[in-house]
Amino acid sequence: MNTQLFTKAYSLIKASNNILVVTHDHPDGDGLASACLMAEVLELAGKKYRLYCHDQAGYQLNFLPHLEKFNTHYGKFDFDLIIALDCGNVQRTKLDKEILSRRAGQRVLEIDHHPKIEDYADLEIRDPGAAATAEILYYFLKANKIPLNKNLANCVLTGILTDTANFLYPSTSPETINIASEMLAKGARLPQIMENTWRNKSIASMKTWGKAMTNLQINQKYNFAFTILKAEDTPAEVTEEELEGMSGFLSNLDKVNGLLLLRELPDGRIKGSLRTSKSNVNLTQLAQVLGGGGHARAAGFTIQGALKKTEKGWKIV
Ligand SMILES: [Mn+2]
Repeated sequence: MNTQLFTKAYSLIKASNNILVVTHDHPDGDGLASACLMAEVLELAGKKYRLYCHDQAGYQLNFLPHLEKFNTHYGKFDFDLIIALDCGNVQRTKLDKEILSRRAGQRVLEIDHHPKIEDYADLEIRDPGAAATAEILYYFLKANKIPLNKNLANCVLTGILTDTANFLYPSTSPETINIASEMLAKGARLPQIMENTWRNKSIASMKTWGKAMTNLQINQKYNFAFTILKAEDTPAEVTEEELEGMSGFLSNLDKVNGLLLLRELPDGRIKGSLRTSKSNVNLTQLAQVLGGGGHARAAGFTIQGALKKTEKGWKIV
């Protein structure tokens, strides 16, 4: 990637005094790790900042550096820079009002690896070929000669491992593996990352995974697998983090073009996750038609409704 963009981004950061760092709602490992990495950069640069996410981060607080500083509101913090990380589109920041009607003097820096949807930032760094936003941030660190400490290494590796489902997804490139290897050499703690992101399943969440597998069916017409989870299949104590990677795991199913997982959320909406391992299938457009977005091989959407079983199969009502 163009190193000039990275040095420009760092200049913008250094020229700002009050920085609001945001990642997307229902945060995942890459979003949180990217924001924690930026927090570490801002600490090292001696900047005042806040970490904001619309939804609570569910990981154990000692897992990523600065994770305990996340807040679901930013109070009266008078920011002059918003850094949006891994957000996909401006709505997912849940700061769209603040961003779209920002005052003169308030800037927005966006760093993301989702396909481009709209222009909203003063400076945008986007690489849809990157396996994770944390992977782009690795190049940001390198370009600006910020020495990789253990905290930074842990964040980069966490973002890469969670967004590739431990190198399972085709977004994994030779560079991805090289970076991961360098992070281990710099002191990233692989066992601790695995404990927190993968070996973190309660028995209740395992049973939810089991339900999703039990309900698997194949649509013969499109050779597309699908499965559903009713709201009652996900007990309240099961966290989003425990369900992370489920659709990726289900897409290990052999000989299908892809997989759709529909999950009823407690608030009356349905979350759809689309996955494929086929290089000739592009799921981004399908997700966009349904109001969502994402990558070619992993995309998603959220719609209003409930799942109802009919004689012909499952229906959204
Ligand atoms: Mn990501």
